[in-house]
Amino acid sequence: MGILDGKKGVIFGVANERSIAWAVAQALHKEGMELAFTYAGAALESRVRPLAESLGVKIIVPCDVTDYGQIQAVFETLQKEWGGLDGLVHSLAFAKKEELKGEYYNTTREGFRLALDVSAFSLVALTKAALPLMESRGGAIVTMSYYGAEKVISNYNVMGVAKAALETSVQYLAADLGPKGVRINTISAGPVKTLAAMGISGFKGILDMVETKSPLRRNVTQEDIAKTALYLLSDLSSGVTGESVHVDAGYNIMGI
Ligand code: NAD
Ligand code: IMJ
Repeated sequence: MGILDGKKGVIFGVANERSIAWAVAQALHKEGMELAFTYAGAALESRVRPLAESLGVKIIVPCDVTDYGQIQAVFETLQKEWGGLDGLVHSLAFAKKEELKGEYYNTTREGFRLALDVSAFSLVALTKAALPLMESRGGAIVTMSYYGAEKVISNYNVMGVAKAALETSVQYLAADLGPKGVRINTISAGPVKTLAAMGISGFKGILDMVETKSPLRRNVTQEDIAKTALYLLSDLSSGVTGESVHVDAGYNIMGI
């Protein structure tokens, strides 16, 4: 008996076994949710397919979120195969590497557009496409943010601005979706060593800082984040929407 028995959910953002989305998928599967996976491009299919298949996933479809046609195709497949949807996990972001260093004022117009498109607008587009499948049966959406939306973090630059847009989008979307019985929330996760953190200069220093200064005196794991995602996607959070839950060992509450 799981708390998500009979529920159906789609996961955006698995790249490999370190991905936050992969830990979320495992937690949802453990509680009985039937899952569909998407992957960002042909190059990722060979990594994502074995992970998905190990959870008995049958629907594994491509979805580059910058391509409206691919978004439409995902939800047409889900409508045809399932006829509805209970959960959506948005765990993806992208900015050009050159934009994630140096001064923020050097952000290019195209770099800004791409980062905001992939990392923030995609949530709006996926929500719109998912809504017809979700509204007749409740449902919940969760996305991943970072503290760089709230405070300046060196090198995070345009991603911080994209995360601010993502978090505020969650509030506006929550107001739209609430009357339709659908909830949407953000997890603001602490730093985790995933593909999205590879090659980020100063990342080790940030991990050390969290371990030293956070109330829990440790870093968070993908599993810590996944457990909060499970809560936000299940009936355990039935009264919660438009919220941002920090899963960061308490780091964000500290002043001096
Ligand atoms: P990850 O690299 O495993 O996941 C990022 C995902 O984004 C990948 O699966 C990638 O394929 C996907 N993606 C990139 N461009 C895409 C596109 N055009 N279309 C569809 N998908 C695309 O890294 P992660 O750390 O698991 O990141 C997941 C989320 O968590 C991101 O939103 C990230 O900003 C957020 N986050 C990460 C950390 C961290 O320290 N790792 C902390 C807080 C928040
Ligand atoms: C990313 C950049 C700079 C500082 C950073 C990060 N810190 C953390 C991250 C301190 C924790 C990871 N993070 C929260 C992200 O959202 C990462 C997003 C990201 C990472 C890359 C790396 C590879 C690339 N493009 C990217 N786009 C987005 O080419």
